[in-house]
Amino acid sequence: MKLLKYSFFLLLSLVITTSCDDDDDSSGGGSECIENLDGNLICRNIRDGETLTLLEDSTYRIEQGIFVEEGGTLIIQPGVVVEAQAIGSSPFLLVEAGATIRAIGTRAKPIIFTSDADTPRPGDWGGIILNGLAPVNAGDDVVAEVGDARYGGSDEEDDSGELRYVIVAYGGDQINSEKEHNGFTFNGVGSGTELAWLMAYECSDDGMEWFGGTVEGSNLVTVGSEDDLFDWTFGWTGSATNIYGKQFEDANRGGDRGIEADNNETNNALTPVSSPTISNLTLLGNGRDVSGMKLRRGTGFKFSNVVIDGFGGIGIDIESELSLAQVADGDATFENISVDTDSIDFTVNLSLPEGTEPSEDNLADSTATVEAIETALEGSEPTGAPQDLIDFSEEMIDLIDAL
Ligand SMILES: [Ca+2]
Ligand SMILES: [Ca+2]
Ligand SMILES: [Ca+2]
Repeated sequence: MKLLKYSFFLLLSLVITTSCDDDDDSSGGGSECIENLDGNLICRNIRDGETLTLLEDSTYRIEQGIFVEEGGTLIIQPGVVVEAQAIGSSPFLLVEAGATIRAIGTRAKPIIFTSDADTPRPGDWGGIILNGLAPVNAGDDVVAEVGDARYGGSDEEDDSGELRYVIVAYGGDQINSEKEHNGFTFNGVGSGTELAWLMAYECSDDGMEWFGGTVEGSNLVTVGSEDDLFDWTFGWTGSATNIYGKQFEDANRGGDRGIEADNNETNNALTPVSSPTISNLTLLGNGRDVSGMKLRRGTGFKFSNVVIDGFGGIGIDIESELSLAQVADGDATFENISVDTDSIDFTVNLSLPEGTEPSEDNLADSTATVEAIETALEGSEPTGAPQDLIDFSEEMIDLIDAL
């Protein structure tokens, strides 16, 4: 009796619907086909016109890269756990440009993507990659580091769906020296996409990385990452409100910058220029000799209410002529920031080619940047990330540990 119930449960818990009729369908209203029932293993892509729904409180398994293809939809209900086989970079979830994901958990029933290992470790699997059609300054048709999927375009309001209360644990494996997963990777994701209450936990590369795009997110957390807690490049112009990053407590476990921010490494001047608005941010280091924030290669930014604490290196390290010029022009801004570090609070570096003398404009921009950072630090009393977000991260760690 118990076995029967279990079988029935399996049938219910992985349902792919398509709009195309089967030959034997007599209802005329579209058919429903059920596929891939092998212990809840998701073993193929969600194709154009298909919707795959992962049902509430069920556990699924992935052993390979799963693509939500253009025109496909993946719905994930609250309390779903997706266990990835702990074999490194090959299992991941990638949402192609033009595809949709609706992963909407709750605080009591988040959606958790994790490793199937008995003793999980960072980099056990890949991560979640969203690709969209919003502007990217590396071109209109960029190839993602993972999955060779294309992203980038001209649709600022592009909509990839919604991620809410979604956790990625133990992901971020490196594929090769050029290609790395992160916990969450946002490639050219547009502002029609909703991101809220996301957490990257103990991932191998960055917790979250933005490659261009316009997406806005709120209540974003990274706890423990072997590279940066948060990272952006290629012209991200969206925002992050309420954002909390904490390195591994054990410094021997690694961790680079709290935030590593670029516009474009190849050409610092490419547009759209990275210029996200980051508000209510706390970055906590573990004493390693790394920067709280490294802002470089022409990136802009609008930082307000920021707490940087516990990093062994420079608090705010801003580098490159074009980043300094934006601060001097008032396009890149610092407001209400505190820095507590074992090293110096900040450095300002023009990063001119070797042998080049700075111009009067360069020197004026450097002076203006020093003044802007000093003003942001002086007399400031930032509160950083809300306590509720820190509480949320601890609740999620308890849930991950209990799996
Ligand atoms: Ca990365
Ligand atoms: Ca990085
Ligand atoms: Ca980077």
